Amino acid sequence: MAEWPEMTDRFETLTVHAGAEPDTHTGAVVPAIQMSTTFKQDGVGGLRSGFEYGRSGNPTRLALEQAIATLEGATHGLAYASGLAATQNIFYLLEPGNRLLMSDDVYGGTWRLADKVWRRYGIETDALDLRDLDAVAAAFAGGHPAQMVWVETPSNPMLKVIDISAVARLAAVAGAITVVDNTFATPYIQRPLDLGADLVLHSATKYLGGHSDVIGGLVATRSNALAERLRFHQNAAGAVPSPFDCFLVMRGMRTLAVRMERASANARVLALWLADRPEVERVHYPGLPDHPAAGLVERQMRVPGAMLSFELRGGEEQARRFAGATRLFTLAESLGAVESLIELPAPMTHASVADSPLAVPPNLVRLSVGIEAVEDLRADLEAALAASAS
Ligand code: P1T
Repeated sequence: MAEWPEMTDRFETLTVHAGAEPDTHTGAVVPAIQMSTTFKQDGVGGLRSGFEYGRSGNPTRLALEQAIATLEGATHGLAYASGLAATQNIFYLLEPGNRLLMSDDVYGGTWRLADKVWRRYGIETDALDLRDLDAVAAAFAGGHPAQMVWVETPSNPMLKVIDISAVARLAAVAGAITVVDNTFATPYIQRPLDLGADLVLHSATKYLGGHSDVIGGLVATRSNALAERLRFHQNAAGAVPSPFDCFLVMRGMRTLAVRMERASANARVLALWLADRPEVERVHYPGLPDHPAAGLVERQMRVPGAMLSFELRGGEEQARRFAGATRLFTLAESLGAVESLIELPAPMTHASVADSPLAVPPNLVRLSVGIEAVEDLRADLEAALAASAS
């Protein structure tokens, strides 16, 4: 990977400038979308710019890879065609007979890939409550110790918060790799590599892209050895993003700090309001004083984020009526964009984990809170609660 200048500025400044050095030839302040699939060689194997073939590397993709490395405090960044393509690439680090420990609350597709695909190739995945550090220590110490631990924090959709430093310390002692899916938090809120994780992963489809208009995945690391193996598989397996998709993710990343600040402030207001409503049984939000990990949230996260979920007393039927009754919150899968979204995890994003240890309550509603005026969002939820009451 090419060298790039060390960035010492504050995070908000980095989000605007990372990966976006003005072009030395044209002065363009926005990285060009380089569509060429191949690059002229000066004699066989003589690469002018380090680029050879578009699957192996592309200038627009490199700018994005540099940008995520900068924001995560890494030395290597890798871009993929989706969050799950990035997840798949990390799983390639495992060997048949290895064991993977996974949070017992993760995106349904992550569990499906491990449990339904990789299990067939001899990788055993166990779901574990990674908040229980004694259980984590035991899983690394037993007769069949794990080689990798998969931390998703805050988790999708129950907003569990896991102590990254503590898990990474236990994994390091056992020689295991700690992976943190940082999709819900983003590097604006927490930087897992600073806390001892080996790899950080993103569905760039979410907050990094930020506008519901691009599917992408990213990985960042400080380990030369892991980066080398990941880059080999990135090219060998080929699930790379298009240059245009890389451009869109970078365009979104420029405003990450302001979007996260605003969306998180909105979510806090809505979580507090929902927690007081008689129709609501329980709210899951890391910013509530009664969140089970409130102290850890203070230490580990800059702000509590913009994802929340809650359980309705009226059960699954009320949850379905409620999700169909909002006006501003659009009923749709995905999260992390400027517009607010609502979904029911059990029949939607987590349908693939029904009948597994990761099954979620049927009356659970998940909100991805956007950057609209919070008074309008609250009024929308209030009207939907009234409409769903009967
Ligand atoms: O959709 P894709 O870009 O492949 O990313 C997968 C993924 C990985 N990690 C987390 C924490 C995720 O939430 C996701 C995708 N999640 C949804 C589509 C969703 O609505 O929860």
